[in-house]
Amino acid sequence: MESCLFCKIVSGEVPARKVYEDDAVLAFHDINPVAPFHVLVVPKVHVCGAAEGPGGEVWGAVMEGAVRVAELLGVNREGFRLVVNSGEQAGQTIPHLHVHVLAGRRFNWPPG
Ligand code: D5M
Repeated sequence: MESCLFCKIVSGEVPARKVYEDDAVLAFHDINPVAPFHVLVVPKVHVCGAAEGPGGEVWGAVMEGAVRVAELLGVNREGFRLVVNSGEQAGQTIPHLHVHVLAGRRFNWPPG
């Protein structure tokens, strides 16, 4: 999708600090980190978000990518949090599906 920021990052039009890439997903550091480790995993195909019903193939790819990122960051044993914000009320600001991989500190529950 031409106007989508994350599609532009996937295509290389907008730079990002890449962490991991495979055929289906790209992972890059969040520009506004809220934890010592904060990486976004996005599908290479444009999907607006979770509410669109991305399907098992896309979900599988982004979630497997997120766990792979945790391994690459070396935080898979100490713990990490995966977050998907869906819709305005949940705090989604970029309408391209993304999983936040957060790690490096203790997280509260319930989240704010
Ligand atoms: O998360 C959207 C996230 O996207 C938010 O944490 C900031 C991040 N962001 C915005 N622009 C960029 C660029 N250019 N590079 C990397 N990260 C970016 P949401 O769940 O939609 O609130």
